[in-house]
Parts: sequence; structure tokens; C-alpha cells
Amino acid sequence: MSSSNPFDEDQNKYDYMFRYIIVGDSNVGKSCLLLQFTDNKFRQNHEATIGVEFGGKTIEINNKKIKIQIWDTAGQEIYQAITRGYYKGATGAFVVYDITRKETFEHVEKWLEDVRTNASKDIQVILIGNKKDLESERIISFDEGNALAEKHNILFLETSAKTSFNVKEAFVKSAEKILESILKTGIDPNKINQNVKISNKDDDEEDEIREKKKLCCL
Ligand SMILES: Nc1nc2c(ncn2[C@@H]2O[C@H](COP(=O)(O)OP(=O)(O)OP(=O)(O)O)[C@@H](O)[C@H]2O)c(=O)[nH]1
Ligand SMILES: [Mg+2]
Repeated sequence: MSSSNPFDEDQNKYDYMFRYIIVGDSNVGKSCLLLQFTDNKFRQNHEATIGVEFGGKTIEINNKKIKIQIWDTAGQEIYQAITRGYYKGATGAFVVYDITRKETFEHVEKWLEDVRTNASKDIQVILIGNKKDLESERIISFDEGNALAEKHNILFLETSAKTSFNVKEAFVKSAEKILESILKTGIDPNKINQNVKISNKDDDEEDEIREKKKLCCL
């Protein structure tokens, strides 16, 4: 991979680290979004996440290396007591629904409520309408998704974890917003948001080890 690629991995150095949590109903494609972002791969079958899985990647925005750590949570109700514990540490949240399944869109309000209740008040939320490649099965229009995002004053994108459409863009768009607010305030991000970290060599090495693992908390 060329080093000029803004999505190249550079695990040895970063300027900021943002932690993301991905939530939404089971089967909407949360794990596939993570897999597509980190490994450029797609998985056809649904292997329901048990508890929480972990992934990460370093991207570059405005000449800043941003290490993105992602907690991919289980959508199944039985794991929600566990997954709620992960909101607190998040800088950003992806709330995902499936554009072909109405109930997953109807549950977005409930997921947003979970974010409001459990996460830091500064969390940057993006609403994701996934499975955009399934246009012929679409039930939720772009405008409906966009209107819901506007109502809650959050970002919105439609994605396809299958074709990779807008997957990197979703992380970049959200990370840009977080970075923008850090640079605008000019305040040490460690003070304005406990979930944003500036690079630290020791942490980096620790993260290296953890990043290789899929974590589960059962
Ligand atoms: N066509 C299409 N299928 C997708 C897309 N994203 C995910 N899928 C499929 O949807 C199913 C569920 O994907 P997962 O990523 O495992 O779903 P999840 O949201 O992580 O589910 P839980 O772990 O149970 O919460 C799988 O069969 C995927 O292949 C997409 O963008 N397009
Ligand atoms: Mg999953």
C-alpha cells in the first residue's frame, strides 16, 4: 500500500486517538462496517456479535494522524447490559439502521436515547443508513434518514458495507467534526473530553497488543 494513501495504517505514531462505539439493531451490518473499514473485506453471513468486538485503524485528516479505535457492539437485546458499559469511553458513535428494514429505523430513537443517557455529552454522533446497495429492497428513503438526523442535529450518511460505499467517508466525516471542535476551542482535548487522547508511546504499544485481539466481555 502506498504511503500517500490517507488510510494507510501507521500504528507507530498518531496525533489523536478517537474511540468510537457502533450501535444499532442486530443484523443491520455493524460488524461488516467495521470489517470493511479496517480490512476492506465483506462477510456475507451474519455471525451475531457476542458482547463487544474491537477494531482499529489510523487515518490522516488535515495532516494529523488520527488513530480510530472502534467498539462494535452486539445488537441483540440480551447483551445490552454489557454493551452499555462501553458508551462512557467513546468520542464518537455510529447509530446504524438497515434501509431495507423499517423496524431498525424505528429503533433509532431508542439507540439515540441510549447514547444520550450513557455517553459523554460531547460525543459526536453519526446516523448511518446501511445496505445502500439493496436499492430494490429499500423501505426507508434518504430523505427520511436525513430528516431524522436533522431533528437530532447529528450527521447522516447512507453506506454499503458490501460495496464499501461511504464507509471510510463516514469515519472521516465524523472524525473531521471531532477534530474541528478540538482545534476551534484550542483547549487540551484531554481536558475537554476524556475520550480523546494525544499520542503517548506507551499507550501505543499497549494498543498494538490489544488491537490484535477480538475482545468480548462474557
Ligand atoms: N447487501 C448488504 N448486506 C449487508 C451489508 N452490511 C451487512 N450486510 C449483511 O447483513 C448481515 C448482518 O451483518 P452484521 O455486520 O453481522 O450485522 P450486525 O449489525 O453486526 O449484527 P449483530 O452483531 O447481531 O448486532 C450479514 O449477512 C451481512 O452480510 C450491506 O451493506 N449490504
Ligand atoms: Mg455484529
